[in-house]
Amino acid sequence: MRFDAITLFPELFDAVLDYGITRRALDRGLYKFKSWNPRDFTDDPHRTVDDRPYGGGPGMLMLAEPLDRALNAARQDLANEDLTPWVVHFSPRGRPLNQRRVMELKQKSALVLLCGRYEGIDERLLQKRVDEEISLGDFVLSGGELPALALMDALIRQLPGALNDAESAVQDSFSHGLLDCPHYTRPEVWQGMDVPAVLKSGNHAAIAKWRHEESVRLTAALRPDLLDRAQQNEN
Ligand code: 9WO
Repeated sequence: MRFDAITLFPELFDAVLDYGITRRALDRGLYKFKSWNPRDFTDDPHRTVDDRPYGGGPGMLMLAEPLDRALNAARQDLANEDLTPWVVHFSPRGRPLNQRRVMELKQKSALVLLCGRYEGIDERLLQKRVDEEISLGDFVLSGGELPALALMDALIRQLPGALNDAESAVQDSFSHGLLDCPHYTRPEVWQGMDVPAVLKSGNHAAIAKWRHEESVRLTAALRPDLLDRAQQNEN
């Protein structure tokens, strides 16, 4: 899979991709990443990427032209490898991201991640160049880079070979549409609190049953909306 980020702060991506599962997947050649800085696609001496909003108001907006040129450069680079990207912009007005959408987006061979800064992007650029807007939730950030990295992380861990066997087994929990069960490690008693006895029983059938029941109990208590959907999936 190929990821290209349009971003004023390319170093933010290194901060995540250099570590852990995402780093190992990159080393294994499971994905490629390139960043494109709109500032490199300006032609004025100040390398201007923002301007004031028509109609007034506080803050600055990202200019359409440097973003358009950066997108063209990414698209051309991808065309050289016979790839046509799906262009995603991150905004609270977008489609809420969930694991089902992650599994669908995994089928795309190339994603371009358009990361806004300041108060946002000239609407005409979004209208002309964006295929899909994605939201991680109803809150405001300082830029689209963290949502872009969250999506990348969710996708990369799904790529075949990204996880080792132990990590893959844990994966199954969310795919059933339930919350994960509680987990315990040593010591057996910590600050007067015990580990549930069944987990120390060695009875694997009883442990599996307990874990499933705890998943259902937690989901019903904390996220009943998920339980409704999980039941729909079973029928
Ligand atoms: C911010 C915003 C707030 C209310 C309604 C629509 C909105 N769009 C944006 C927006 O596109 N902001 C740009 C990206 C520029 C400013 C920082 N950005 C941003 C993205 N803030 N918050 C997000 C975001 C993205 C995905 N999920 C949650 C928040």
